[in-house]
Amino acid sequence: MIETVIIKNSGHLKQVAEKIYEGERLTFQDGISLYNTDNLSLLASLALFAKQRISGNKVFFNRNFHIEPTNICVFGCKFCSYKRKKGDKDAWDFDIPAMLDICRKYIGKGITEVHIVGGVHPHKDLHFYGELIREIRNILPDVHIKGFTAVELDYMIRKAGYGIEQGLKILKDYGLNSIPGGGAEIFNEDIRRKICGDKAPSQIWLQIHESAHNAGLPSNASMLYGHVESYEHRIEHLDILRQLQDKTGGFNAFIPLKYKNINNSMSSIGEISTAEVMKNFAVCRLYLDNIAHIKSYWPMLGKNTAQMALNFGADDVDGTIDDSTKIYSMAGSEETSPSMTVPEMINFISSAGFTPVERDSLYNLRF
Ligand code: V47
Ligand code: SF4
Repeated sequence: MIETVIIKNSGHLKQVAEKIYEGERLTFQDGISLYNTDNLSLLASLALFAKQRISGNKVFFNRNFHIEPTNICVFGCKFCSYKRKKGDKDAWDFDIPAMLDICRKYIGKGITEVHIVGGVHPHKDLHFYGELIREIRNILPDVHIKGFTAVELDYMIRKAGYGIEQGLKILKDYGLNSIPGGGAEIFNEDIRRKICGDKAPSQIWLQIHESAHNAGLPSNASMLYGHVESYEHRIEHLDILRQLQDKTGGFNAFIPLKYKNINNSMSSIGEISTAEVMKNFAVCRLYLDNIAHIKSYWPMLGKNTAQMALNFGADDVDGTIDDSTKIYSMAGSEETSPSMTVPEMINFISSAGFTPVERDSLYNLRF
């Protein structure tokens, strides 16, 4: 086998590769060995093997748009290029009618998902966002509403005076369908303190996702990497997610979010290389053996890098977006107005050598 040739003489890595071919779970040390190799062709071949076992040659996409209600935020994450203070010239703070006007543009356009993520506004509570959800449902009755990072949820639920479980149930009753993966950053508390010390601790993020899964709200998970963390911190993060997934099974997809360094207070830290991004995709695919889908998020990575990641274990590219998100263009993404039509999406995936498959938000095939 070609893999045997590539990994001969590489000690522990050979055992790790054998475990992967046997479908055995990797240990912490196995994960570190994978991060420590620069043999990208081996990582690609292992990650592709693991990806194909789950989703064959398929790569998934959906038809979606985002609503970013506000970029005003009570927190001050050092990596954030997006947050503004009330009154800043490039701050925005949409009321419900303005957000419903955005939704009306999509009536009859075949959109299946709206993704809602923004800043943590000091004055808006669960009922504000609940009303938004209810009104969106009136305009786009069949759309899947995926909304609010655990950090936003924690704040809006507490502001309305509820506990986590009760708050999530109320949001579900308003019509929320699932929760996106943001706000996880890095679970290691020392690193978290350095990059986003004032926001919800890891335990809260995990508690919200666990409670959401128990309440029948699936979610995604993410990891913000490529800043001041080590490989050990990344494996620790993946390990915590893997344990929670063993318990609940509620994560649909994992999104590795590469730190983008433009216009934020950690800008002096350079961005990691594309080779490191590929390595990270491969290790995440291999370590997270119980999360089905790994997302290559093209508005952040740029189209070329996002395509490349499909050869390193990713099997999802998110959606059509329609120029509705600013988080990554404000942080320096080359995709300054991210938008793809369905034919472009299909070509984007097939030209990388994979079979494009349109999915809904729960990974049911659409056609
Ligand atoms: O929580 C912010 C990250 C997240 C930067 O669930 C940054 O399908 C890199 O939730 N460099 C929000 N990352 C985005 C998010 C998301 C994105 C795509 C798909 C899904 C999904 C969810 O963006 C934040 C934070 O972790 N982020 N600033 C930055 N400079
Ligand atoms: Fe606020 Fe989110 Fe930016 Fe942190 S990443 S400052 S929580 S908008």
